[in-house]
Amino acid sequence: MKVFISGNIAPIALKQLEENNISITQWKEDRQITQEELIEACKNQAGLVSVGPNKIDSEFLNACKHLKVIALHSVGFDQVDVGEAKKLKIPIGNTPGVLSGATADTAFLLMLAVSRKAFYLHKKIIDGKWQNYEPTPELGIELNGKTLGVFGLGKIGLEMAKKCMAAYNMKVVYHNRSRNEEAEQEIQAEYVSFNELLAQSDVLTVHTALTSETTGKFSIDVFKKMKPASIFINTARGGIHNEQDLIRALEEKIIWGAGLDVTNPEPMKKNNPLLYMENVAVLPHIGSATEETRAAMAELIVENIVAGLKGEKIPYPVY
Ligand code: 8YV
Repeated sequence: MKVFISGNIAPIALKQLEENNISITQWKEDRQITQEELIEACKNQAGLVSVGPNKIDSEFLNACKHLKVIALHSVGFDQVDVGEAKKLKIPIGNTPGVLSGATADTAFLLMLAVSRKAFYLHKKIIDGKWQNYEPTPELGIELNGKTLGVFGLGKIGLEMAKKCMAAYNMKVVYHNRSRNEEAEQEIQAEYVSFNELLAQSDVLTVHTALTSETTGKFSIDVFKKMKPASIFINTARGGIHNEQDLIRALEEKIIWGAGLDVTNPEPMKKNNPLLYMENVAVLPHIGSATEETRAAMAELIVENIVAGLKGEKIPYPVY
């Protein structure tokens, strides 16, 4: 059986696929594979490991109806036309659970970096602007005892909440489409309306999927309902915040700061004003990018591929 892998994945996956007598073709170029190249590459394959932002849309799925399984190298599946995949009966699997800790770490890192202007000050040294000791240069704000608002309290949001409670004794409020009673019991998180989430959060962290409901959700009207001293963190998908509105909210001091691991578009252009603001930290979508987590994701991918190629039910389906 043959499988195409559209980017780099942990070597353990390659080893395990080979041990299962699966022959691999892998996209090795530095640039992202185009849609046309992906369709062409999948022509004689039985499975696909989709790495990065390839669109598994209706055009792709109809051109590649022969695929027995598609394994995503991500937990998010906003790039997939799930309805079409269902119609064509192509099993699609993702990597839930294993990347929650690493992604929450990234959110935590951004929160702390923003609160102390770390990325900006680091750049200041590189630029030769650390002249002498000043007691009141760019002052940060503290997180201890503050309120964390989680938009999308699922596995990743829960990990972020636990870290913030343990490190800073933060109070946790959250807003979801439906209540997460298990999490409420586990960490005493308080369910609030979306407007209350905006009003109460000192740090508002986004951990929801990108859907038609959440696209552009954080617009200027929403930022205006947040506290002027608040920090906005997004490690989910860049499409959830309106970037121009976020820039305006920061420039006009409607909110205090922002930390982003996801942008829209990705990659972010190097002249983006967000990169030059004191109270902003941006990372290039590294949420789950640790040795351990990428290896764990690889194992789930292998399980999905092996089951799918055998015509069995895949263990981590997105539908
Ligand atoms: C992926 C992610 O690693 O899991 C997700 O949804 O955003 C990342 O962890 C990334 O999409 C690359 O495949």
